[in-house]
Amino acid sequence: MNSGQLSEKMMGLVLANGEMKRVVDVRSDTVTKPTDAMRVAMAQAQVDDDVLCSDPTAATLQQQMAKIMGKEAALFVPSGTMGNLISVLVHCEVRGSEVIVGSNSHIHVYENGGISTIGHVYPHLVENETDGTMDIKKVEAAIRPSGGDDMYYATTRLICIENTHANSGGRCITAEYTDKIGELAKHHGLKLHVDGARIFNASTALGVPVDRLVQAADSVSVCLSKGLGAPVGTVIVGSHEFIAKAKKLRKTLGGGMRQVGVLCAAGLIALNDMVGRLREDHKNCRILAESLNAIDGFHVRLDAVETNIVFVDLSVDSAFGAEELCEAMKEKGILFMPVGHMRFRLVTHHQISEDDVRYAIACFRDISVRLQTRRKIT
Ligand code: TLP
Repeated sequence: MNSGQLSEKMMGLVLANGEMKRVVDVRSDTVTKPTDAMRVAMAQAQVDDDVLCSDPTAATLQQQMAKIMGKEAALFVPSGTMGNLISVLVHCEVRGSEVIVGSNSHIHVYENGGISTIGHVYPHLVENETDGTMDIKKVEAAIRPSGGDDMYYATTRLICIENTHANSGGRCITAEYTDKIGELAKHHGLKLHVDGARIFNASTALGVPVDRLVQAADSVSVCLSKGLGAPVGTVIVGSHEFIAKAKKLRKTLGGGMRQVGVLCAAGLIALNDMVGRLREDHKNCRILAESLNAIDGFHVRLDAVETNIVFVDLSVDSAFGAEELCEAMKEKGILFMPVGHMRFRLVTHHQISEDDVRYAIACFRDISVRLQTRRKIT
């Protein structure tokens, strides 16, 4: 049994006769395995020591990403979490800094409080609206008065936004909104960081080039290992000065890697071959959203489904919760994430076909009826 089969066995996806169950894994777009082209590129990658700045494949990826994003320079880092952490820490290098960040943002909710625990940066939360934005007036009100002989406030140095906004259901943040936040930041002498883990999904859905979307940003963190399907990696972009500081911090955090071209080779395939097909994921996500919304007891805010993420709410009087549904669906090979007791999330990606989506919908219908009926009998 190889390691892939072993992990599938551990997840209960191998049948008693040793055959594999059909699996539709929509837990996240992070679950994707490298494509054949990525594996070939990884095997053939030209590599050297990247801490010594001599890995040619890392250099190519970084140059390409900087150009595509319209920024001066770029740096490959191991993960989106590290990309955000480094970016916040570079912008907030002076002790006593405060960052304005969304209450429902990935940086605040899912990154272990790293900006505070590691970076000593204080988060000033502004509520995320249902579309993933923060009310600009509330952002402005959150900026601390600085200068003079103030004795009380941490110094606001940075605003962070997220595009697409994952916890709002992968909603797109427009260039116009980002421009306004950028103007506000500039007016107050602050920097703007965009967590662009899924910025190419936003660009695809809005029909706006990525460099335009992040024009107002001082830094952006772009994930290669979400919808673009690379096995590992994020690239942060910004000015030469920002990237020079980021490189030093990456080393401090243990993210300086040696023959990293092996990973960057997959990243180049992600960047060059995978962006154009994101609209398929969005189309499949819409089919999923509309069909799940049509199932009794399932509710989807259809206007919130703009890219590859869909959140489903169960009726308050549902006979089953999200965890129970998730466990029952696992038996059918459908993997997704419960988010709280009555809510779950599905994410489409390049390993999910329209046929997979239709199969998953049929399973959801069967299982929800089975769980309802079982509850009535017992
Ligand atoms: N998001 C993951 C989980 O951590 C929730 C997912 O499955 O969606 N920014 C955003 C907007 C993200 O969604 C994620 C990952 C990250 C940053 C962090 O990326 P990694 O996992 O590479 O550290």
